[in-house]
Amino acid sequence: MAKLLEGKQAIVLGIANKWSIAYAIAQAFSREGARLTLTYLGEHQKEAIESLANGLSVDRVLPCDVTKDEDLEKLTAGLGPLDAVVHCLAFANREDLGKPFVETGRAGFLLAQEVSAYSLVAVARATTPHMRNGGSLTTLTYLGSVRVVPNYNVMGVAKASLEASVRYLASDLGPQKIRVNAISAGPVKTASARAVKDFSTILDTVTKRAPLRRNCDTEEVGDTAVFLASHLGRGVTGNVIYVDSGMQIMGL
Ligand code: NAD
Ligand code: IMJ
Repeated sequence: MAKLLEGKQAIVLGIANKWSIAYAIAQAFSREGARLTLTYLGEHQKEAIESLANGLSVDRVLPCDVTKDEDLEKLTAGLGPLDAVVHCLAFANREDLGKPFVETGRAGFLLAQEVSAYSLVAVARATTPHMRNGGSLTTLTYLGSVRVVPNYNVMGVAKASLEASVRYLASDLGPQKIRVNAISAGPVKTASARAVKDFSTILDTVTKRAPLRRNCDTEEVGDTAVFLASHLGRGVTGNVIYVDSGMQIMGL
């Protein structure tokens, strides 16, 4: 079968290690023939990301802190036409994920919004001018945006803002044939989830209640990201696609 992303240039933001959802997405994009730019946050992650990039169709590995405009400007420096961007990152203060939401302070609220939601808008502004033949921008979200999930708190509010940003960006960029979507993944044991209290119980609940009676894996998230970036996804924009074994349809 022909590769779905042959000849396409993509940027994947948010790989921290081999468990990262962004790494599974980069692997799926690479398998489907895309050329990749990967970004990492801290200088201490540089070597790990470079070694993960080995074996994938990666042309460039760049530092990018999404709170820094100068890093965002460098994302596309020297790059030719761009086809796809995957935004796969989030951050909130650890304390804000444990205490009651009502106790969230202004600074923690704004930090979660800046890194986890506004960054999609900033990334869109920095990259979409390079999508000259149309393109696709995909982000990662979680059910805690639309339902109350214990401890998700300030991140749930940030994800609600992220999902609304997807819709407004899709409306703005649609005339340029740029599609904007989110994938709402079920719980996955990554570095961002490991710290969560009772995460194993959450994973167990999914195996008991979700229609598919199992947890989702990062490979299926990667495959959905491929679909969205490919010609197959050409009619899909402004959407949140759940890749969660069907968990979000359940009332109890
Ligand atoms: P991860 O820890 O591997 O990835 C999070 C990434 O965010 C890291 O690479 C980190 O460096 C990056 N990041 C944080 N602050 C940043 C900044 N200022 N600038 C640039 N990058 C920054 O965890 P993950 O679970 O793969 O998370 C990826 C995305 O998937 C996140 O948006 C997360 O909310 C979402 N998600 C995760 C799950 C889950 O259960 N793990 C479920 C649904 C959605
Ligand atoms: C995170 C917190 C609470 C409950 C949670 C999660 N559930 C899931 C997650 C049920 C699935 C993981 N997730 C979807 C995230 O978006 C995580 C974001 C996150 C995680 C951390 C941990 C370490 C830290 N800051 C973080 N910021 C964002 O210091």
